[in-house]
Amino acid sequence: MGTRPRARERGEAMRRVDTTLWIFWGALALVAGGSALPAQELWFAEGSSLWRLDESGAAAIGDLPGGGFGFAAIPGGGVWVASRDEARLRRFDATGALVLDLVTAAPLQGIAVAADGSVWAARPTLDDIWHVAADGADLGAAPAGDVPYGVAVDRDGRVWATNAFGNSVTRFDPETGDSLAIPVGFFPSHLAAAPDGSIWIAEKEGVRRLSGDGALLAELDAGVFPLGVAVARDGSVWVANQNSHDVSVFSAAGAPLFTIATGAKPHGIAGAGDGSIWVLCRIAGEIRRYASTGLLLEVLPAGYPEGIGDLTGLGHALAVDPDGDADGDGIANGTEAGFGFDPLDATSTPATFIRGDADRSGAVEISDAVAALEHLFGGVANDCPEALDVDDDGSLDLADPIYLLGYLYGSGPAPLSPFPEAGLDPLPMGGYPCAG
Ligand SMILES: [Ca+2]
Ligand SMILES: [Ca+2]
Ligand SMILES: [Ca+2]
Ligand SMILES: [Ca+2]
Repeated sequence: MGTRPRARERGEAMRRVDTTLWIFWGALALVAGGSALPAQELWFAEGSSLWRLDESGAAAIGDLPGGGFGFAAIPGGGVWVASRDEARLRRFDATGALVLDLVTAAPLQGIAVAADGSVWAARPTLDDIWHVAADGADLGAAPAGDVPYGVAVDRDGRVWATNAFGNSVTRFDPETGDSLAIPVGFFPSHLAAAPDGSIWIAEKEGVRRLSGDGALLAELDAGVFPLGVAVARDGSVWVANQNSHDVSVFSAAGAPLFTIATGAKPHGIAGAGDGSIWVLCRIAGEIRRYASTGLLLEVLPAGYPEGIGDLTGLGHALAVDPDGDADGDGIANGTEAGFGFDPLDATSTPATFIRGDADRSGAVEISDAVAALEHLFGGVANDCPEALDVDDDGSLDLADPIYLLGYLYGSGPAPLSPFPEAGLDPLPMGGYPCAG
């Protein structure tokens, strides 16, 4: 018998997690007396300046002669930027200081960082993808069809490039040198790799999802001229439609979810580590942040924000390097995203716990049943409500302390895993976050 919850139960559990997370973050913000924004960075270009948006706001922090087009944030700090008007590839550190300024053989379009820190860049006029080491060393190039625009690296280290004029994508394996051309729809522009290994492609007339093997999984309707593609922390896929001024949102499995209006000419789009999504609206001169539900969270003024690709590093953390630990908090990127925590922020991290140990003393005893009752009926805060859900049914109610008392004083079953040793929640989406 499987233990996987049915889809509806899982959906309800996720909504409960969302609600609990918002309550949690709200409480944290009140305690901290500060912003409700967890740590996050969004990189973009405005004119000939490099901008970074973080908890303290948006600021120009570097010069970007020729502007910026292709962006690839480096998890852990910094960003690569392909110039819009010059044949240049630049690398900046987390403070915005220029680290590398490479003159390239041809202008670049999309760029993407591989798990080893090297960069792949599309060169439309040379019909290839160029490979650059993290220190700027030239590692050569591979053919990529007819006018490559977008580049993505998947979880197996393979490099995908759209052939905008060839109506195909190229999948290149740097380890074997194998190259595969896969026919797609009209004018594929940009693309993104998903954590499940699938590839999402923006085409002039819609959106396409391919398996890692190149098989067609879905052809989907979107708005007018979809361009930017991003994966949110929950795995949903967000596509910016620059001519209908909206965003099409799809489930990780490829089902259409909803469409939301944005400011004029949405272009770059990126998931943030806290679960929200940023959209750069060029003509509107604004940057919008949406919750994963589609709720508009904030609108920030920006002159003409530009940049397409992984503007935050979340795409790299989840789809390219899920086993890595971008924020160094000891929990792998993919694991902590699955728990609903921020893989780019070390202060946001799921904790290990013993189920039933409501007061986190390290032992399960009568005081825990009391603490559970105080939380349920006395409104006493608890930083690990998952530990109180001793029957792990995704619900906190009187049945939990009764279950615990039954175990302590009767012949009732023991709390479910993790018990009696501390551990991570084995089914993170079926309950509550445990922090601290
Ligand atoms: Ca981590
Ligand atoms: Ca974290
Ligand atoms: Ca205890
Ligand atoms: Ca329960």
